[in-house]
Amino acid sequence: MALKEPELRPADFRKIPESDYERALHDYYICRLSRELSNIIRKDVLSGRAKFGVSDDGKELYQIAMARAIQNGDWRADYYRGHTLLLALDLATPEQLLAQLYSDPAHDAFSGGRQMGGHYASRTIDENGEWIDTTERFNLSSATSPTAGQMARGLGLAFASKVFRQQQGELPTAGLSTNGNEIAWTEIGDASTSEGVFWETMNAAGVTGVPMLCTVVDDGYGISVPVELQTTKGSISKALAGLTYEEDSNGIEIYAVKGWDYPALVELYPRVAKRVRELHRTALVHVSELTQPNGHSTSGSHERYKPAERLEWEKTWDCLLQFRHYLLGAGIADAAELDELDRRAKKEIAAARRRAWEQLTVPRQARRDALLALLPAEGQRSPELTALAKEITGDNLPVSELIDAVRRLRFQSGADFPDQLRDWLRDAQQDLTATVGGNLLSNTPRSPLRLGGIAAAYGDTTKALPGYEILQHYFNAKFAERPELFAFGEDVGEIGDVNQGFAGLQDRFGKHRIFDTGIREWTIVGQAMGMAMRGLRPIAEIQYLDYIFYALPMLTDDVATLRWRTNGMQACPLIIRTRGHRLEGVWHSGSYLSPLIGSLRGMHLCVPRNMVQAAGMYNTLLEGDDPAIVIEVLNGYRLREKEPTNLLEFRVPLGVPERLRSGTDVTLVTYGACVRVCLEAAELLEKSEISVEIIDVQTLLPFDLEHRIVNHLKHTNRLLIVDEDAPGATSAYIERQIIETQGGFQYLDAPVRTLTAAVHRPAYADDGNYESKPQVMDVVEAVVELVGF
Ligand SMILES: Cc1ncc(C[n+]2csc(CCOP(=O)(O)OP(=O)(O)O)c2C)c(N)n1
Repeated sequence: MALKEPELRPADFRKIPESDYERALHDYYICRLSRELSNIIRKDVLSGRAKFGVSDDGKELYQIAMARAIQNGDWRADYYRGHTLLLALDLATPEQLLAQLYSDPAHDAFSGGRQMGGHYASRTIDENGEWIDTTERFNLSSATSPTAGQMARGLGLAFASKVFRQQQGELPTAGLSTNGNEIAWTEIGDASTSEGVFWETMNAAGVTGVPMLCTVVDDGYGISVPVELQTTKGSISKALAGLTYEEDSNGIEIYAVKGWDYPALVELYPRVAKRVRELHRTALVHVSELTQPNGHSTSGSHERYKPAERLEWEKTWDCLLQFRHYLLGAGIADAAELDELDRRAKKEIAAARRRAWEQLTVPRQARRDALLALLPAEGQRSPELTALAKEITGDNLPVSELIDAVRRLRFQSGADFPDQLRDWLRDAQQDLTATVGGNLLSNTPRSPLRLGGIAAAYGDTTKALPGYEILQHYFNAKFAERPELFAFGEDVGEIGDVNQGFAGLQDRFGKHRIFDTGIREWTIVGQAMGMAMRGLRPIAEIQYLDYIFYALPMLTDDVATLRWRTNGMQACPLIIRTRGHRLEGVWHSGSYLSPLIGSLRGMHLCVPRNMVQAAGMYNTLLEGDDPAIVIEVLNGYRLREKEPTNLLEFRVPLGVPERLRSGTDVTLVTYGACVRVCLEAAELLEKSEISVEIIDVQTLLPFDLEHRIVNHLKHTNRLLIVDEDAPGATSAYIERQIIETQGGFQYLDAPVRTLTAAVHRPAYADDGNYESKPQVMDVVEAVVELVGF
């Protein structure tokens, strides 16, 4: 790449006031601390103490400037770097940062040992799931590794400020917002701005006008691929210029600054942040000419792909070297003072490293010793026990190695395996499972799984109404009851969604609560996530299930993992409302649930058979604190149903299937739109004296928590699973649940039968539909076959 000289030389740096000199020296110290930490991270990975390291070297200075502009109540949505800011704001100690690097569950304050280093988070909910006061601190929304994904979450965090400002006086805001003054600070590497979600977010930010301040951290490379191959014109600020705010238009503000220019950075960030905060207008700060003294991460060396000329340039324009030149050149400090700060930083990090290592390894040794103490004295050990003792002599063995050694011993010893080791193994395995796997879903008092069901009640004269009217009644009353509810998506505001569930509600509740968005599924979910992380209860619409795949990265990487990856410190109880099953055509059939089942553990997946069941599920979810998807049945909106008299209160419990018809010959398990197909088939079969039991699973995640289905199977001994996903997709998941998890294999008199959609995508119109999706006669014939087996 062509290297141009930086525009400013140290001598050209603008001056800072003398009253800021002390602060500048403190900034220098923090930068040195951060750099030493980066060096240690690299060293510890290369020496085998840690698995993978990515850090801040070459990117310290802009964070120091950001720290000056951040206020309590603000939020961060960043990527896998950024410890300098934490040190500058005193939000983490170097020990805590290293504890994450070492995967030390007891001391990693950000993810309980679950995330790689560089992925920070701060607590936003307490152990009971109640929001803590986020207005009194800077909040770190949990970072993720898929680059650019954080942008959509950042949009949502910023959007929440807009909502709080607009809804002042109408919303409970204590501890959640101070008049919507909070900025969402997003950070993204220059190469990652090539991702679609970056552009989607910036466009949405320009349209909606939200207080987001996005920093593009430009070091000229995305690992080995230079910016010229990433970004039009090789500059994100130039490429984005069309979004620039102009009088009488919406848009964003764009600023460019060099990453080594300390006075420019510390002047720019507070100025821009003030505008963003006051005007609720997004700004992008393009910080360029950054470097990578240690390369991109510990997985490779940048000498492999950067030309010698670039490597030389990076040495000179390392932001810390330039900062030092500046401090010297401006007469703020002399070399001896700065050397002393360098020495102090080195010492502080070395001491932190010792402590972080000790706090990890001392308990490890104690645990190893406790295990050894369970063995007979040395002379009395069997050869296997002697081998075990030898295997676990290392001082820094993770518990998994101890467990594995003991399991091997158990395998070899058979009946001779000592009881005390059996107990140790059980406890150690339980602990490890909880340490690594706990907090996937809420286990607070507000967990939706703890909420029992409340049956729907019906009056004597209840009239049947079209399903969409029941939803309208439902949302109308629920939105009146709960001011923190918001609904939005494509065509949700003005027309009240394409199937009219929200029809007329914008007029009643206003454009701030029921509103339209652009066609941008990823950021619709991001918007919901950020809102949900800040105490609001968004219902975000994905117009048709087929389009949820545009939002799947957001759901699988961010929403579904949030509680787990923060070990229960953060939550985002959003609801995705969508519609699927049973319409024709490739992209309006809404059939493919298995990608969701596989990728959205950490969410609930509800497949109500009709709109009353959907309302009952919304009731449960809105009482709870987990994120969920509700898939309404597309061809069910015009079907008539009776409206419960307790529409707002009745609850469909999650993970509880419902038997809709009892029968003795075959147990038929299904969900969603197929329920009606199966009920019709059962009527026909009854005429031939074949008795079919029909079970609606109701929720795919969780699945039949009490194992009810197997109890039904005990009486019929034949199982047919019907759905309209691809062969071997959701039906295979259901089969595994019933046969393997619930032990259903022992009650079968015939092989399990699955009846699914065709292997190709659903074709359009009558013949296409008939051939692609299971029909009544397909069910009838499958049951007849099964009964005759
Ligand atoms: C979606 C996604 N694709 C690929 C990767 C692998 N990856 C990790 S870092 C990286 C380069 C990112 O460069 P840039 O955005 O400039 O940030 P930098 O690391 O240079 O600060 C890549 C390709 C990833 N983490 N996420």
